[in-house]
Amino acid sequence: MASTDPTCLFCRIVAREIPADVVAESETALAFRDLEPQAPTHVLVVPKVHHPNAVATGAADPALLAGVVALAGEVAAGEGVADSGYRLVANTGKDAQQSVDHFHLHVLGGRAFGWPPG
Ligand code: DGP
Repeated sequence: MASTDPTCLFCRIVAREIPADVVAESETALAFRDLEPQAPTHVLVVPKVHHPNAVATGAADPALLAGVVALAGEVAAGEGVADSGYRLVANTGKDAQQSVDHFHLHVLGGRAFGWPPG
């Protein structure tokens, strides 16, 4: 069952208990600037309820996952990076260095990126 976790950093940002630079919002998702930006545009898009990662979100509620992706697209357009290109990243688990256990999509843009990622 979808819920919030009072010990989760991003649940607390969604609840406005911890301040964040919010750039966009929908009924089900929130977008705010990353505290440690890795590109001129670096925004995190999260579901308003707690799921640990993208796959768990999609398994529990496909429309919610779609809503997070849709808001990421709106952020990219609003930041002016939609035409030049941008990266959507969902770090998942230890080897990917996921550090916050609440699904978040990184929207990175405003510069060219290398591949493969480090
Ligand atoms: P990840 O490594 O994929 O779990 O990314 C977590 C991101 O969250 C990381 O880029 C830094 C960011 N972050 C950590 N704490 C805060 C915070 O308190 N506020 C904001 N806005 N971002 C945070």
